[in-house]
Amino acid sequence: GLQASPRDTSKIWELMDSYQGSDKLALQQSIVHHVEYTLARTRFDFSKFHSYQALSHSVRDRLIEAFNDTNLHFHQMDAKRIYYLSLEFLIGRCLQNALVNLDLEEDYREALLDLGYKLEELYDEEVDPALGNGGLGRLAACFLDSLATLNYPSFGYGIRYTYGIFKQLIKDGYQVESPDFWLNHGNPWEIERLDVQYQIRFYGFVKKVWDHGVERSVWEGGETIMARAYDTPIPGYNTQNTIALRLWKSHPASEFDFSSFNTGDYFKALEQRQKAEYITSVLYPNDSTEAGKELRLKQQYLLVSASMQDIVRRFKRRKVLDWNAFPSKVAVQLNDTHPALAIVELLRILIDIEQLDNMSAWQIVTKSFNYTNHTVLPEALEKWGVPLIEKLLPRHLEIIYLINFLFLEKVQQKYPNNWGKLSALSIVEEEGTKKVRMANLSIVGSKFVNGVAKIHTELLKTTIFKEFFEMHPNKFQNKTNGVTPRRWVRCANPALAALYDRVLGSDKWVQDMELLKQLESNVSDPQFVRDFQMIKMENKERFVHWIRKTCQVDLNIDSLFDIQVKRIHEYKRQLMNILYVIYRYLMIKESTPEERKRIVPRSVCFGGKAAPGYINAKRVIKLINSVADVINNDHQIGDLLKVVFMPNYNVSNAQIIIPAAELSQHISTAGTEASGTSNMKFIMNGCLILGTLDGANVEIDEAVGRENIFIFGTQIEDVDNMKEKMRNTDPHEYFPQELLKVFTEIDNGRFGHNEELKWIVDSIRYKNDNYLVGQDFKDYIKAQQQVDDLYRQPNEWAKKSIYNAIRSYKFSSDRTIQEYAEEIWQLKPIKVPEPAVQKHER
Ligand code: GL9
Repeated sequence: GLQASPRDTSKIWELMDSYQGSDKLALQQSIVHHVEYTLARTRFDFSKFHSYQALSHSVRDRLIEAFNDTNLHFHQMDAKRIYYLSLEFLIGRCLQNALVNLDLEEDYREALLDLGYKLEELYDEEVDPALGNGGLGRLAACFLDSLATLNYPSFGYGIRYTYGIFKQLIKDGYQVESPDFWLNHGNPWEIERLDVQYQIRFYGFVKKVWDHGVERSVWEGGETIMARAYDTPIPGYNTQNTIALRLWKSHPASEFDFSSFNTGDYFKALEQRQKAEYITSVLYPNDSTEAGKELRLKQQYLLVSASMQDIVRRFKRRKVLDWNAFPSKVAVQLNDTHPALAIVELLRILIDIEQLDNMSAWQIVTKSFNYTNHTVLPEALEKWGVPLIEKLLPRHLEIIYLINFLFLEKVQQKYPNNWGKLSALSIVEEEGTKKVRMANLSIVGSKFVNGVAKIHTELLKTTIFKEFFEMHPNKFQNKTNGVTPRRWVRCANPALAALYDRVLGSDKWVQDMELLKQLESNVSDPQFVRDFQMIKMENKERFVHWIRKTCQVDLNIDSLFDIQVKRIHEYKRQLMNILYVIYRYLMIKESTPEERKRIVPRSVCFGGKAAPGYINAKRVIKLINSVADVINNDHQIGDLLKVVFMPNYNVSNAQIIIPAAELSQHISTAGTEASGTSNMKFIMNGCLILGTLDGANVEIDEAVGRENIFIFGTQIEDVDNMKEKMRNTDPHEYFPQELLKVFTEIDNGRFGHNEELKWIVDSIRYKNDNYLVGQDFKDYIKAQQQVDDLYRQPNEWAKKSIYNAIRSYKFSSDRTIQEYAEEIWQLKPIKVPEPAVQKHER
C-alpha cells in the first residue's frame, strides 16, 4: 500500500504562509470558487443573494488570514488582553466594513463590475445582525472596531442569540413585533469553533469537603449544558490586527441521560436535551428596564461562565503558572451590570477549582475587573432576588455573601455603626424579599467604575453611587462615549469621506479624526461649502428614495430634514416632538397667505422601537402615525410639512438616515440620557443638533460652540425644582396655552377618535409630567423658531453644519478607547507584523 512520508511540518507551514492575492483575477477566481464549491451552485443557478454570499466567503478568507496572524502573534508576545463582556453587540452589516478596513473596497468593486455586478447592490443583500437593543449594544460594536484599529489585544465576549431584536412592523399605526431569525440563510461572518466548548452548570447543591484541614466547596448536581464558541473576526482599519468577537451558543451536554433511556423514556431524554438550546435563543428586547426573568439570569450566567473559563484556560497556557500575574495579563470590562456575575464566577474558579485561598483570589479579582454604568434610571438598576440566585447558582450566592461580608467589615471600620452607610453600600438589599444589587456587586468587585459622559459621571458621584464615591473617590472615572468614524463616516457617507480625502490629501483622518481640525480655514472657501451642500443633497436624495420605498411618502427634497431616531422612551420625549409638530400644523392652517410664504418646509422623521411591554411608548408610535396620516393627506398643507414614522430603525438604515439629516433632535429631560451616541454620528455627518443640556450634548456644545447648536430646556440643577412646581401647580396654569390648544385638538378627535390618543395626553396631564414636557415646551418652540430662521440662510446653515462635522473629532471611539486603555486597563498596543509580501505585489 501507499506509505505516508514522515510529516513535513515545514512544508505545511510554507503552504499556509502564502496569502490570497488581491489582483482583479485573483478576486474574481476566489468569488467564482465559492459559488462553485462553498455554495455548490451550477453556473445557471445563482441569484444576487448567492453572489453576495460568494463575495462574503471570499472576503472571509482574507479576514481569516489576518485573524490567524493576530491570534498567533498575541500568543507569542504573551500580550495583556482586554476582555469586553457584554450581553449585546449591535455590529450591523459586516461586508462593507470588512472591505473598507481591509482596503479592498475599490479592488472588489472593479472585479465585480467586470462580472456584471454592482458592489453597492450586493451590500443590500446582507442581513443586519441585530444582537442588541440600542446605544449600549452599538457602543460595544464601535469599541471593537476601535480596539482592532488601535492594535489593542482584545476580545469581545457575548451571546449568539438565534433571534436578535424583533423586527418592527407598523400595522394601522401600531407597532407589531415579528421575530428576527437572522441565521435563516447562514452566516458567512462567523467561524464555528466545535473544539471550544465549556460545561455550564445550573441548580444543584454545594457539598462541603475537608481537604488537608481546609474546608472546600464543591458545586454538584443540577443540570449541565454546553456553551459553544462562534468567532466573528473584527478587522482594524489599515492594520493587520483583526480581533475576535466570541459569541456563545447553548447546546445540550454531550452526555446522554442513559437512565431515562434505559427506563424506556427515550423521547423525554431527548426533549430534555432540546431545552438547553432555548437559553441563547432570544435577546430580551428591553431598553433600560429589567425583566428579572430566570431565563435572563441563565443567559447572563452562561456568558459569564463560558467567558471566564475561556480566559482562565488562555491564562493557564502560559509557560509558568503564576496566579498573581493574572491582573497584569487580563483586564475585564463589564458593559453595565448584565455580566456582573463574572466577578463571582472568577472567584469560584480560583477558590473551588484552582484552590487559591479566599483573600488571594479576591485580590486577583478586584485588580482585574472594571465596570461601566450606562444609566441612572432607577428602573434599569438590576436586582436579582436571593431565592432565585440560591436556586439557580447556590455556590455563587455563598460567594456573594462572602464578598459582602469582607466589604461591610471595611465599611464598619471606616464608618463605625453608621447604619445608613451600611444599608446603602450593602450588596444585599434587606427590605422585603432579599435582593442582590448588581451595581453594588460590580463596584465592590472592580478596580475602576466609569460613567459614559461628563454630566453622567458627575451624577453617579453625587446621586446613585454617592456613598461609594465618598468611600473610594479614586475608583470613579469618566469615559465619554464615542462612535467609529469607519462605519459612521467612511462607510455611511462615502461622498463626505472622499471630500476629506481630497482636501486633506489622504485618508489618514479615518484613523486620526483630529486631522479634521485642518479644515477650519476651508469653511470660508465658498467652493468647499458648495461641495458640502452638494454632498448633503445627494444623501438627501438617497434618503428620499428609501422613504418612498419603505413608507410610501414623497418628501420635498428642499424641506428641512428633521430627524429623531432612537428607542422610544418617555425620557427621550418623542412625545414633545410630535406635540410640537401638531402645534406647527395648526400654525400653518391658521397662517395668512403672507405668513405662509415665510414658512420653512419641514420633513419630520421619527424612528425607533418600543419595548413590547411598554404601553406608553407604543401609544406614542400610534400618535405619531395618526398625526402623520392627517397632515400628509391635508392638501392645504402640501409640501410645507410631512411626518413619517420609519419602521424598524436599525444599524443599516441608520447608515442611510443619518447622512441625510440636517437637524437631529436629542431632547431628553436633563439628567436622564447618560450619553447618547447617535448625537455624535449626526454631527460627524454635518448635521445640527436641537437638544437639551443632557448626556454628551453638553460636551458637543463645548466642542462645536454655542453658535453651532440649538440648546433649550430646563438645566440639570433646576430639574428637581421644576418637578416640584409641576406637582404643585394646577394643570391649566402649568401647561402653556400653545400646548393646551394641542391637547384640545387631540381630545376633539382631530387625529382620530381613538381613546388611546387621549390617554397619552393623560399620561402627562394631571401632575404626572415627570419628564417636564409642559415645562420645556415654550422654550422648545423658541428654539424651533431659531432653527427656521437659520434655515432661511442656506449658506449660514451649511457653514454651521460643517463646523459640527469638523469639530466632532473628540467623539471618535478611538479617543474613548485610548482613554480606557491608558487610564483603566494599562494596556499597550501590539501591532501584528504585515505579511512580507505587500498586497499589490502578491
Ligand atoms: C444607554 C444610555 O441610555 C445611552 O444614553 C448611552 O449612550 C448608551 C451607551 O453608553 O447606554 N444605557 C442603556 O441602558 N441603553 C443605552 O442606550 N439602552 C440600551 O441600549 C439597552
